[in-house]
Amino acid sequence: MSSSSDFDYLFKLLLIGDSGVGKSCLLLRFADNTYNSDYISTIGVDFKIKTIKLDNDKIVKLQIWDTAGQERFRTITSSYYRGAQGIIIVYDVTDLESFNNLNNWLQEIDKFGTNGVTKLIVGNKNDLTDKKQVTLEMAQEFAKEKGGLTVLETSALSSENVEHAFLTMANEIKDNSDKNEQLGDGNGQDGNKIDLSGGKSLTSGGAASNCC
Ligand SMILES: Nc1nc2c(ncn2[C@@H]2O[C@H](COP(=O)(O)OP(=O)(O)OP(=O)(O)O)[C@@H](O)[C@H]2O)c(=O)[nH]1
Ligand SMILES: [Mg+2]
Repeated sequence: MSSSSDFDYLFKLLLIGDSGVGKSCLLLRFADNTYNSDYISTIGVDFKIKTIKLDNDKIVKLQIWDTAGQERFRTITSSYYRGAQGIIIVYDVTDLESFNNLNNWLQEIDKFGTNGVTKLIVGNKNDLTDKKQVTLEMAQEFAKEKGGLTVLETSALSSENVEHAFLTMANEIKDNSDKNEQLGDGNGQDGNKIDLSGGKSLTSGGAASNCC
């Protein structure tokens, strides 16, 4: 049940990245504070909802879409880019290929996402220190080349930085939206507008079942 005053903004986020990097586990950790080491690959898309508080004390309802990394779902998953204000691109710090594929994921965002969508790069499984193949420096160098994106290393297993990653994304969306307003951004891309209505309840509630 949501009344007309239970949140100030509604942000839609999308999780993308190679299959097996831990997108569903990150969402499960963030939304439900649980972890499951059994690997259940996501079929198509799932979503969960979580309400958080921004640095400016505003309440944000996050509607977080978790996409399947497998190639065969690409047509379905790409149709979810358009409505997202923020996209979290996840790689696995123990899997160099998932890091090298970040370029492909950024191209997908260029193709299917809204202009100026807020992006965040997340290197997951940072608890596996012995198996680490991608250093934070490598990721930061890459993120700098791509226009100064933020990079965070997380672990869905240990919870390291998980909440921080989603909060960082939400605050960056708000900051970018403020900047666009100041610039009088009239590019006609209404998919990137923030829902400031504060009162609208979401059409579908609850959590998805097939997570992680
Ligand atoms: N050690 C460790 N393992 C993790 C972590 N996050 C996820 N895993 C494991 O990685 C496997 C894949 O995790 P998922 O979250 O299902 O991966 P996904 O990115 O959602 O994969 P798709 O749904 O196929 O795109 C699971 O077996 C998890 O237990 C982590 O932070 N640390
Ligand atoms: Mg998944």
